[in-house]
Amino acid sequence: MSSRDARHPAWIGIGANLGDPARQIAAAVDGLKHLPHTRLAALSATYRTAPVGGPEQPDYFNAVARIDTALDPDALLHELLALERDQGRTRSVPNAPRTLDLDLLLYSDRIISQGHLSVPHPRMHLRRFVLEPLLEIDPDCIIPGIGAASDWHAQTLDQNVEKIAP
Ligand code: PH2
Ligand code: MG
Ligand code: MG
Repeated sequence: MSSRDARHPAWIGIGANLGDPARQIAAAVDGLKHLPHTRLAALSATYRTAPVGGPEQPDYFNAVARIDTALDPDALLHELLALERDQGRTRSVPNAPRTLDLDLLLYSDRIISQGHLSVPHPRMHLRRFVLEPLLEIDPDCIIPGIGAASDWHAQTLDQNVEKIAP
């Protein structure tokens, strides 16, 4: 394997609260499986979660996937945005309801801040809808520069999340 093919773990947050969220999450996972130079390594259950921020809107379905990928963070973000668009995502106000949201949460142990790309995702440690599925697949996860995901999770228990599907 040449260094160009080196694979890195990356964690993707998946969310949907318009249309048929369960179906859209399944389609998104299928999309992740088919990304170039990428393998799906782990997938959490799906959770029904109370919306955090934004206007009044339906509950979300959320999940987290871990992939192994040879795409660099920028190329990966580009692919995630393309999957969102393919599934009918439009953008209005921040935190507006959406058919599909794919967030690059973590990329290996890297800390990246360049324009549109912030890794770790800057709010992930405050959101139970991210931390709970993340800890399900990686209980010892450390968020680079932030700390143990499990410590932050303990502070989010006032946010409603419910596991709905394996
Ligand atoms: N995404 C947001 C804002 N609020 N709330 C829940 N429960 N789940 C989400 O995925 C979510 C949210 C912005 O991306
Ligand atoms: Mg998001
Ligand atoms: Mg997003």
